[in-house]
Formats: sequence, C-alpha cells, structure tokens
Amino acid sequence: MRIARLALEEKQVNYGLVEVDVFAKTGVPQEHLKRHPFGRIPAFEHGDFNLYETGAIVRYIDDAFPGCKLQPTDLKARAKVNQIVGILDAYAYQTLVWDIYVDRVVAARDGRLANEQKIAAALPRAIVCLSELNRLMDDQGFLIGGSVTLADLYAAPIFACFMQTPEAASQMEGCEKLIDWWQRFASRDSMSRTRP
Ligand SMILES: N[C@@H](CCC(=O)N[C@@H](CS)C(=O)NCC(=O)O)C(=O)O
Repeated sequence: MRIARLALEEKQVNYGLVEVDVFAKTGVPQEHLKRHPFGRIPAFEHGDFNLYETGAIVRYIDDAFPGCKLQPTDLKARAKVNQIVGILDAYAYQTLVWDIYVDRVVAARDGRLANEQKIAAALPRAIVCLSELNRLMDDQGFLIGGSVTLADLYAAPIFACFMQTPEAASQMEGCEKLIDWWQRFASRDSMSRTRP
C-alpha cells in the first residue's frame, strides 16, 4: 500500500486514505472485499473508477495526473525500471520483508521467538536480491536515472523494513551504491509523509 501512496506523494496528488486492517481477527471487512475481492491492500478509487493491484494503480496514477513522470520514456531505462520492479515483487519482498524482517523485528515486538531456520534459509536469497539491485542500478541519484521512478517506489518500503534488521549490515556489505541510495531516499518528504 505504501507504494501507491508514495506515487501519489511524489506526484503531489491530493488524496484521502481509508485505513483497512486486512489482518483483523474477524477477517477482512466486508466493505473492503467489495473493493478488493482478494482481500488485499491497496485498492484505489478515482471518481467512479476503481482499481486494485499495485502495478495497475501506480501506472494509472502516473498517466492520469500531472507532475514528475515515474516511468522513463527512454526504452532501455524503462525496461530496467520494469526489471527492478519485477525482482522486488517476485523475490525481494518475500525474502527481505516476510522471511527476515517479520521473523526478526515483528516477532520480537510481538514477544514471539524468531524462526531462525527460516531467516537462515532466506539469507542466501537476500544476497542475490541485494547484489542484483546494486548491480542493476545506474547510480545517477536514483535506482534508475536522475529522477524518482517506480523502481524507487517499489524498493523503498521494502528497505524501510529490511534496514531495521540486524542482518542488514552484513547482507549489504559490498552494496555501497544501494546503501547510498537508501540513505538519500529515506529522507524524502514522501517517505516521512507515508511512514506507517
Ligand atoms: N498483487 C497485489 C499484492 C497485494 C498484497 O499482497 N498486499 C499485502 C500488503 S502489502 C496484503 O494485503 N496482505 C494481506 C494478506 O496477505 O492477507 C498487489 O500488487 O497489489
């Protein structure tokens, strides 16, 4: 959900936020299932136009509203952005957030024991994710190019979680470009305005 909010913030679109607890013990609220039959977040409304699925939402926001363009027009830069978004969605989100952050940071916060086996199994996958992001980024200030793109917006919420884990320091060794990117991106207004 933070990705969609980041897109709105970066494009300086006014929006309203309806908070939904999809993990509620009583189940996903019925009114939310009308917006998102799979019971996930985010869902998005613009007038009488409704959408769910982050990829569809952020591309619609980019095309429908004025402001900075979140998808490069250059063919190869656009392909790289889409590649990084694919890596984050398919591999990094599960590994860095669910397998490491949730089992290390959220478990401790909830007074649960971490599943050390799950974390240990995730570490080699984490290294591939991090080293590939570090290799693919072109270091012009953002992950791809000299202005914010969907690649940054997909990566930032993942790093906001993962960088809280004690594992991050050793896993990020050798990923200097990525570390510098995170230090810059974490201080953007859009990040503080969407802090969970
Ligand atoms: N393919 C969906 C995935 C959305 C998704 O999994 N959202 C998570 C929160 S980031 C969620 O709603 N999880 C609730 C659940 O797994 O029950 C998208 O890209 O929007």
